[in-house]
Amino acid sequence: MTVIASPAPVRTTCPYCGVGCGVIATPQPDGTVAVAGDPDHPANFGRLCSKGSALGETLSLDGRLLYPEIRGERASWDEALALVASVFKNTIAEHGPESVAIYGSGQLLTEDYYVANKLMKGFIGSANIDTNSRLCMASSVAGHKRAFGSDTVPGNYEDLEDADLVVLVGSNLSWCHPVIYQRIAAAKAERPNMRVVLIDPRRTMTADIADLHLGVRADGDAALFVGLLNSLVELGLTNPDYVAGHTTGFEAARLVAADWDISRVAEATGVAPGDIEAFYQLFAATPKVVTVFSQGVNQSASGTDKVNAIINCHLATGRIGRPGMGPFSITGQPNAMGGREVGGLANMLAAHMDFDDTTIDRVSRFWGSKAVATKPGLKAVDMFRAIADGRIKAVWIMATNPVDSLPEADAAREALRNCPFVVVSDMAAKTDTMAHAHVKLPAAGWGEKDGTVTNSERRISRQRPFLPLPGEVRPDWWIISQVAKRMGYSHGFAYFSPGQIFAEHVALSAFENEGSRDFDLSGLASADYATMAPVQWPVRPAGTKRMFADARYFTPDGKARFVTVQPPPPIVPAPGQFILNTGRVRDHWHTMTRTGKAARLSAHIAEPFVEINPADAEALSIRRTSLVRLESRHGSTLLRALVTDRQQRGNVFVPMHWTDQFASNARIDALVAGKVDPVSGQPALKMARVTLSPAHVRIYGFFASRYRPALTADYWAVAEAPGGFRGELAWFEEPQDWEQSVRASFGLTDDAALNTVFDRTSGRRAYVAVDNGRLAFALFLAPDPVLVSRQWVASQLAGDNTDGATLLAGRPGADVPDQGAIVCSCMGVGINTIVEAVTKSGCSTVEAVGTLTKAGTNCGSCRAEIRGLIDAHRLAAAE
Ligand SMILES: Nc1nc2c(c(=O)[nH]1)N[C@H]1C(S)=C(S)[C@@H](COP(=O)(O)OP(=O)(O)OC[C@H]3O[C@@H](n4cnc5c(=O)[nH]c(N)nc54)[C@H](O)[C@@H]3O)O[C@H]1N2
Ligand SMILES: Nc1nc2c(c(=O)[nH]1)N[C@H]1C(S)=C(S)[C@@H](COP(=O)(O)OP(=O)(O)OC[C@H]3O[C@@H](n4cnc5c(=O)[nH]c(N)nc54)[C@H](O)[C@@H]3O)O[C@H]1N2
Ligand code: SF4
Ligand SMILES: [Mo]
Repeated sequence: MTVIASPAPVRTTCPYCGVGCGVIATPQPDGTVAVAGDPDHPANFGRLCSKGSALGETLSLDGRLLYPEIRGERASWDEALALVASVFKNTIAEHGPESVAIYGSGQLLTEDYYVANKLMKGFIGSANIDTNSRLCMASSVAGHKRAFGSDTVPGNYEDLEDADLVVLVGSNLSWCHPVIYQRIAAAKAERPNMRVVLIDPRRTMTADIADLHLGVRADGDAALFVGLLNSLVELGLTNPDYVAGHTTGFEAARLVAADWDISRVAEATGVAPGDIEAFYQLFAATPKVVTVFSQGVNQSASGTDKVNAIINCHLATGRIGRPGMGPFSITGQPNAMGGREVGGLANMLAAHMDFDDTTIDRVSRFWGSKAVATKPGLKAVDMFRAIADGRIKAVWIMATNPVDSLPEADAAREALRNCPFVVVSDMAAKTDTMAHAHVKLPAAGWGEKDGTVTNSERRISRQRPFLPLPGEVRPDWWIISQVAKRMGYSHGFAYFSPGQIFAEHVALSAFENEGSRDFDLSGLASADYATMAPVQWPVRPAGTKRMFADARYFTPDGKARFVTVQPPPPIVPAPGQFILNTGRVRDHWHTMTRTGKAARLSAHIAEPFVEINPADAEALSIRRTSLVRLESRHGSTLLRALVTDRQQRGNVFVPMHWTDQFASNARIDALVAGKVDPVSGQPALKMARVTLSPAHVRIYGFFASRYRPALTADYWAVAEAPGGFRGELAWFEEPQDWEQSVRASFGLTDDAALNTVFDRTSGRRAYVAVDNGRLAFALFLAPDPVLVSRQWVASQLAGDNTDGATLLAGRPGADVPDQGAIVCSCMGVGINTIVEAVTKSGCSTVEAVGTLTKAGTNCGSCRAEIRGLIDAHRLAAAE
């Protein structure tokens, strides 16, 4: 199982989003890895986004867990595996199989996931294995199953390019699936008649390609799509032949929808009737329409209904299973789809089979186990409640960070703190979840691990290793199999390679299938795992581009189901409350264990924030860039105010990324209630209620430092910078002795030189220490949010500037340009440089800015932001 570092280019797949881009990784003689898009991979044809392009910068072993640990002490694999196996075994013997659980992740490879599911459902005999996909894809899965009888994504990426109308619902595609966004943008540039409609309470960067943006109220989607069904009926633009021949349930859905005329939809969604009508007419008049949906749909208490309200409109018009048409649930994680295939969700058994007598018997025979679980297990939110109340006494967490990503995250943390036995398998040594592990297991990460992932269009691609396993790191499949063997299940887990596991997964998918199940890989039975090319399932014998072309569904009668959807009443926060919307930023990935390591990626947004509409900010006396306290019944956070009219009133947005590793108090899920969709069990992560108040800060600070300081501030947020760290600080009370506190925080001895300025009138202070001809740290303090050129100060860490005067001023001298916050992370181009290209050099297109500054010319993820800057500054240019 030793993997040799390969000097030759290796074809693999990006470990971030569900686009599943092909990557060519080439280890370099100096130990770095060059990363490029694979021109032959059908997901990206050579493109990569900012996160994919920076993959090489996240591979250092800094912060990696390299050896197993038991209760904080290094242990051998033998000791660690034996302990996990014996505690699980004893707990099961004493309290039954329901007293243990596995909590997995869409970042496991299919082979890891298959083995984890087999251990829990096949041999331990409980279905208490659930995954972070419960927080992500569960409502789409449930919606697909209700409509199609199976969890099938009908279309593919080409359909998005072929469509004449792309409707994006609750998806910030430009930041979260940038390569798909670019493919749509390129198709639209080629066919200017193509239309894009964006449905999102926020005006995100994705609005850049939208012809129409419907700023719906939170959870307005069900009303919008039920109204669309009604409008299609009224316009006489349904497809009666399709409805009669291939579906059931239309009449009931139509009757409920009949109550939803445009004025009622306008009331429920907060969207102007004219815009709703424009959308309905466009949809009705455009046969080739794809509706893409993501977390604004799934992460809701009405998520499954939203999914079915969307699918209903495609079924009613017969726009499914044909080129350029269909509902398209876009997946989040690299292997969100693979997890669904193996049965990683607690309510699925395996290989797209539910729990019924036939499937339980079939899977028992296939696995050679009499212990196969007979009923669904606990879903993520309930699983952590069961840990909290002691029903679950031993839990194994793999490749996910629930202390940050689950709703009621403080309660999840408390549950782990009190759980008798917590095992965590992760790449990172320090995470907020790892802090509560009794046993820490070092897992192989991207570049080291070997297996398969499935992307949003059902395409299975290989992730291949190109680095040796560092320290005593092991792949997840190996760790799980070793524990299984030690639990006495040797015959089921005699695996020696991921290829062997994949072959078993293929065989199970085909076992007694004969076309009865959508998930069928029979055509891969004799595939060469080493060289396997990307392929879309089902594979029988060849891959399948598009499903339901024959309008045959996986229900008993072969017909699709309309689901009657009753839109929920609009969410009306109590006076003083705001709806808390949460999600992602362009250059960070979830809890930042990997993207947080790349200075280039942190340069885009280096601090957690809350987006607030200007009118709301004013009403609450919240000033721009000041600090804001957000509170709910479940917890509180302290965040930087980002006042912007992209945000609608009554609604605030906070990114989900910042953890206790990067900020003092920014774990946003601590505030989110564990309210779930009744069908899917997916939590409503985008609709919590919070209150806001300005924080009373005495002193704000900003620093850049070669070493990570030991901070005692009331507020801090730290990010990687080239050659060190940068960070934001705030104090509610002024320390008694600034200089001493600065020396202590930055590890400066009493006799080491410290340059200082203090301006008594403004109250501003600056401290600069130089060491060995280089900046060691610079710290700026002020009673108002600090005004220095952050990008410039941070960039001085890597240079040889020792000029106390400019350093203490916190900005370059008059003769040196200050490029401002980084917009284009690939080329390192800042906002001031771009604005100057617009205002001084007259650039009026993204291309012109690119030619002059190089911004936006590599991965293209920042092109929407550049266009925004052009729009905002064009007037100034014309003056
Ligand atoms: N850069 C980056 N990319 C990622 C990830 C990442 O961490 N960073 N994570 C990946 C993963 S796992 C996932 S699941 C995907 C998520 O991809 P997306 O779903 O596109 O991302 P989010 O930012 O979670 O949410 C999308 C949008 O839903 C909107 N929204 C909130 N409430 C509603 C509502 O009621 N109705 C509608 N229509 N919209 C609403 C939000 O304003 C937000 O803009 O991204 C993947 N890609
Ligand atoms: N409020 C709010 N909460 C959310 C969301 C939201 O939009 N809003 N989104 C939800 C969604 S869609 C998702 S997908 C989740 C994501 O949330 P998490 O899954 O908690 O976030 P990650 O940071 O991706 O955690 C992955 C962990 O696995 C580790 N890891 C990476 N590769 C491997 C591997 O090969 N093996 C092992 N063993 N470990 C590995 C990483 O170091 C990291 O610690 O968050 C959910 N929570
Ligand atoms: S779009 Fe970006 S993050 Fe997603 S798979 Fe492609 S390169 Fe990776
Ligand atoms: Mo996700």
